[in-house]
Amino acid sequence: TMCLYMSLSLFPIPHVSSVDMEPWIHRFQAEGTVDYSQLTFDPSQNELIVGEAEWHCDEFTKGACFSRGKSEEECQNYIRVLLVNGDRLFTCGTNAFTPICTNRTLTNLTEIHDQISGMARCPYNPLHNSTALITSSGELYAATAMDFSGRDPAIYRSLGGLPPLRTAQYNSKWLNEPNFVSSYDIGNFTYFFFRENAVEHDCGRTVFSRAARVCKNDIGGRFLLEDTWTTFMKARLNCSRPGEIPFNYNELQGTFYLPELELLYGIFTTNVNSIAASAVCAFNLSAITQVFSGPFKYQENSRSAWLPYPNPNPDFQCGTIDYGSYVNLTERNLQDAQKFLLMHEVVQPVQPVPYFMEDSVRFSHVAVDVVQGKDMLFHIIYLATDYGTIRKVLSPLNQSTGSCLLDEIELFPPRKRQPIRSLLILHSSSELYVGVRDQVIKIPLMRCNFHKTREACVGARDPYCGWDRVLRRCSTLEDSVSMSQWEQSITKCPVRNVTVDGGFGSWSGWGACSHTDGGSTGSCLCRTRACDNPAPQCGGQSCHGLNVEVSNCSRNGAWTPWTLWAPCSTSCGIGFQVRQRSCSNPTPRHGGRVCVGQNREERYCNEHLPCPPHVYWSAWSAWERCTVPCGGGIQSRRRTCENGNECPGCAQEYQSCNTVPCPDLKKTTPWTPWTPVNISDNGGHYEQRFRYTCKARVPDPALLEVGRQRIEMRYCSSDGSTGCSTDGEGLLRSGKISGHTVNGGWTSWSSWSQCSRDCSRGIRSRKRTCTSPEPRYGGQTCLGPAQEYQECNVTPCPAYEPPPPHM
Ligand SMILES: *[C@@H]1O[C@H](CO)[C@@H](O)[C@H](O)[C@H]1NC(C)=O
Ligand SMILES: *[C@@H]1O[C@H](CO)[C@@H](O)[C@H](O)[C@H]1NC(C)=O
Ligand SMILES: *[C@@H]1O[C@H](CO)[C@@H](O)[C@H](O)[C@H]1NC(C)=O
Ligand SMILES: *[C@@H]1O[C@H](CO)[C@@H](O)[C@H](O)[C@H]1NC(C)=O
Ligand SMILES: *[C@@H]1O[C@H](CO)[C@@H](O)[C@H](O)[C@H]1NC(C)=O
Ligand SMILES: *[C@@H]1O[C@H](CO)[C@@H](O)[C@H](O)[C@H]1NC(C)=O
Ligand SMILES: *[C@@H]1O[C@H](CO)[C@@H](O)[C@H](O)[C@H]1NC(C)=O
Ligand SMILES: *[C@@H]1O[C@H](CO)[C@@H](O)[C@H](O)[C@H]1NC(C)=O
Ligand SMILES: *[C@@H]1O[C@H](CO)[C@@H](O)[C@H](O)[C@H]1NC(C)=O
Ligand SMILES: *[C@@H]1O[C@H](CO)[C@@H](O)[C@H](O)[C@H]1NC(C)=O
Ligand SMILES: CC(=O)N[C@H]1CO[C@H](CO)[C@@H](O)[C@@H]1O
Repeated sequence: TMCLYMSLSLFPIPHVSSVDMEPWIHRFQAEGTVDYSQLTFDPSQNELIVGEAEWHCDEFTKGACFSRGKSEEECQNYIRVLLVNGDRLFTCGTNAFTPICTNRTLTNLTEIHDQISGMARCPYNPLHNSTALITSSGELYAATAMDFSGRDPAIYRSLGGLPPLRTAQYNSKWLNEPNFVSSYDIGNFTYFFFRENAVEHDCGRTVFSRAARVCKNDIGGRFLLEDTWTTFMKARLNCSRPGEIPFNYNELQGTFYLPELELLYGIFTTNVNSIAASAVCAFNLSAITQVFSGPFKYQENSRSAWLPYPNPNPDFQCGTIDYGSYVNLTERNLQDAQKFLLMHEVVQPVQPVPYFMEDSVRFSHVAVDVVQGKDMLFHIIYLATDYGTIRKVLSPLNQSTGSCLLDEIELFPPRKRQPIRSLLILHSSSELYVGVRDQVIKIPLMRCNFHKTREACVGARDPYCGWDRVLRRCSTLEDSVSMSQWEQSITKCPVRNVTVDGGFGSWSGWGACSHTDGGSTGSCLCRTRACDNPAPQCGGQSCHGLNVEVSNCSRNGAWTPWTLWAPCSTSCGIGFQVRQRSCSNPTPRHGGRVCVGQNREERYCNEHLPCPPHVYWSAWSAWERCTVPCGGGIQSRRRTCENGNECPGCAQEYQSCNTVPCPDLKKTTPWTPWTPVNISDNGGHYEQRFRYTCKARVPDPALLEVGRQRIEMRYCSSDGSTGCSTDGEGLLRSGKISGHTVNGGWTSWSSWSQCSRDCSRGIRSRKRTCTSPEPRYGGQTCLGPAQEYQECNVTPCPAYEPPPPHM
């Protein structure tokens, strides 16, 4: 596709110029604002009116306007009627809600001839939509609101030589809250185009577009319809998108009439309260006339239905005017004229499909240029949008083709847009004039030299332009020397130079495809998509992303590296160790080969590390005898280190034993031999002997303390005749005997025995005996223990792991 022909953005372009209006156009100044909302030109000269005048409202009028609650902005003089009538310019302004009209010299606008009331000629409120025209015979036809509040709309004829007439007042069947759009003087009739609330549509408030007409020679009725039109008729204009449920563009916004073709272009929109959409429809005047010859739509009373009613006068003519005497001017029964206003048929456009439709935009003004192309005449439709651009549209070539959007002319930079207030084509200079709030913009209709190449020129499909093969440039037909060297080909719409960023289409289905994997080929699933939805155009971005997706490829497996060797199974002596790997680098998938080889390897280890000899303890011996039979002794047992002497731990173990307290032991010594005591008594002497008794809870009688001394004494006569007789007690008591008692004394301690353990707390002992000296003759025995124990080798044994079983 070619990308050469764009919808031209004409701002800022040299073809658009804002014109200093001084020498160009009427300019009416209202308190510092310049009103360009009405552009007009002299039809006889086909020239835009030039001139300038200031036309303020006076302070008294403004004051009155303020006092009625209107704002400073509203209380200005807004020009609403601007009509050329011979050498006069007839103008009306709202004049602060006190409309007035003036008759001025066309060439000297400050020269005012007459000033008359603007009532019924000009709206009070500058926002009210109105239309007006002056016929060649000087009658002013105005369609406007007639009062301050705007509740009394009328189509009103005044001035000129005919009696003033109006539509019936406050009768919604005549006019129902109309917004007047345009008016034309066509043949014997004056036509009015407007939209109004549809009185015949009884479900909800709907606006319909209308064409209405009156006979220019209507002079009103007598007794009935006095001062009122007797020829007023109106019909609905239909501009809809066909379909099962047609989409209606109900609201007429602007018209353009081509008198030579008797063709009326109308722009229609949806209601302001619904989504924005606009359409262009063209109506043949003969279609309108035909509807006016057809049946009427009639409602007997306000409760009855609207029904078709045959036209009692289908060959209606406007009649002739004879000022001398009364004639039936209209050939219409006045009662019919009062009854029958609305036509039953709807005026259908030339084509059932609107010439041009666009959503999200409201067209406000239309102008049409008829252009001579190479092969035929073309209609170029200029459409003002509600956001201040102008669409240049080529009217459909024939019934079967649509219209083409040729250009969109941007008048303002995006943030400075303002509504367009008037649109005027001036054929004498081939210019389009656009009135906005504070300026008039002039745009040449033909901009052929914009296209620099033949391709661009022809491809623009612009009826104004063709490629001059001799001059080798894009030119208008007038600039070209002859039609034969002027190339133009308008068979279809231009390709707009709109950059289109590419977009991906949908994915294809998955299909098999192959790939190479390390030298060998494998299979995959693949799918593709193309950058064709849409394909990038005119330098638009191509698609970002993958256009092929590959999935589920077969993959051969491969080994991971070996792990490190695991520790040897032995710490000494021959063992083995292991290392491993897995087929997961990568894992085989989707039919790929598995890895070849072992995933585990073993080897011997510690071959040269012999184990030290194996030492071990013998079993424990039985416990030895307890050191004491009772009262807490110790006993030990032993073991021996086999196969060496490095066994860890102790070879001897102790435990306490015979801890039961000993029974009381009693011991009595045998009597000592008698020992003579040197007491002489009758030549005899005394002898003594001793025995000792002691008792204790000791295991060993040797430990017994010495008990009470017992002494016996006997008397032995000197001759030995009587032997020895015992009378010890008495002697002792007499104190005649004295013993040689010896107290016991300890030997010094023996040296400590060997410790019972080498570590982890053993016991050792030492001994002494009470033999130094031994107690004798009732001497005290030794006090304190004969054996002493002490802990030894309290440090814990070094940690020791038993050796593994021999392998
Ligand atoms: C079309 O658009 C591209 C990108 O916007 C632009 O570079 C090129 O000049 C345009 N071509 C024409 C004929 O306007
Ligand atoms: C225009 O008319 C005004 C008022 O009649 C007059 O003063 C002025 O001289 C006229 N200007 C020209 C250029 O004739
Ligand atoms: C305006 O001037 C024209 C030409 O002189 C005259 O026919 C017409 O009656 C005047 N209109 C008014 C409203 O005075
Ligand atoms: C006059 O017509 C314009 C354009 O359709 C519209 O926006 C405006 O509301 C109308 N004025 C009144 C008073 O209805
Ligand atoms: C308008 O209607 C007349 C009569 O039907 C026809 O001859 C003429 O071609 C039509 N014009 C257009 C522009 O369709
Ligand atoms: C205007 O009306 C007269 C008289 O009725 C008639 O002869 C004439 O043809 C009409 N003109 C047009 C254009 O219809
Ligand atoms: C004029 O109209 C009246 C009433 O409708 C009728 O009686 C009379 O015949 C008509 N005159 C002509 C010349 O048609
Ligand atoms: C209006 O025109 C559309 C499209 O041509 C058509 O479908 C519809 O019936 C027409 N409506 C009326 C009321 O004639
Ligand atoms: C409409 O115009 C196109 C292009 O010029 C042409 O191909 C087609 O035959 C025309 N159709 C009719 C019905 O005239
Ligand atoms: C890829 O393989 C997986 C598992 O086998 C399967 O679920 C998936 O559908 C496959 N993909 C395609 C595109 O066939
Ligand atoms: C041991 C002692 O004193 N013996 C004396 C006892 O008495 C006679 C005579 O009286 C002495 O001769 C002993 O010597």
